[in-house]
Amino acid sequence: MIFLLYASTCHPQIKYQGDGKIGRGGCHQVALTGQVMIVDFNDGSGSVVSDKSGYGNQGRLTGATWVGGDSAAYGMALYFDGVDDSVSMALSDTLEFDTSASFSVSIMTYVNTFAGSWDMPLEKGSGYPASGWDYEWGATSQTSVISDKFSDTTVTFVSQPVLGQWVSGVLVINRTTQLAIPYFNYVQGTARSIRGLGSMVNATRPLAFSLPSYHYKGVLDDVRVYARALTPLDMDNERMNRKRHLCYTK
Ligand SMILES: [Ca+2]
Repeated sequence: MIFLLYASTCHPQIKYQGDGKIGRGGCHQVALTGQVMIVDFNDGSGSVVSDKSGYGNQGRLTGATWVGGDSAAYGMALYFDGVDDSVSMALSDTLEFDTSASFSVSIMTYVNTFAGSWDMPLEKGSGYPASGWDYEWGATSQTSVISDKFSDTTVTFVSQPVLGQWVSGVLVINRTTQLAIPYFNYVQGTARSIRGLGSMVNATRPLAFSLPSYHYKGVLDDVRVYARALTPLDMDNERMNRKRHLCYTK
């Protein structure tokens, strides 16, 4: 009976292998702690983008298009046209990080062409003299800029943008080691020192997908914010969770 219930909800013999193929395996998910925003876009319709973390960091979309099937990474996702589509999330203390607060941000994107040089699938302030953090996913390179009110630090995921495939970008801000670490497709890139970096709190700038001044052109899926620094082990679990997630959504 237990087996039948498991089989009916999980299809345990189906497993995504990361190379576009389906193989055999399980669906067990490893719970990652500290998630303060989980936006999987599986709402699939309407103008509200919900948050599954329990912290109520929901948002409202303007013009972006719900997509599913092979156009989404998992379940449903949102396509932004690079012209006037955007999502603005609610202002929330749980998305503000001061000088003592480590945090991590994880996104998945699919880009075919660019809107410009600094397309931003995600932005929460950033850019001197503002404070905050972003993803700059345009024609120049794929980077994050993290800022206090005095300076910018650029963290590079890849110097040549990767087109025509799903990619994962995880930004880790570790206030203990004083490093900003990019992970591109779960592989650690070059860390930058954030020694002396001030607070990134920006209580007037909501988290946005496809910032109106730097529109993003492409699909966005599975955005997560963690109120802690993810470790290399967490990164392995995030990668495996996403593969196993396809047991449920494809
Ligand atoms: Ca999704």
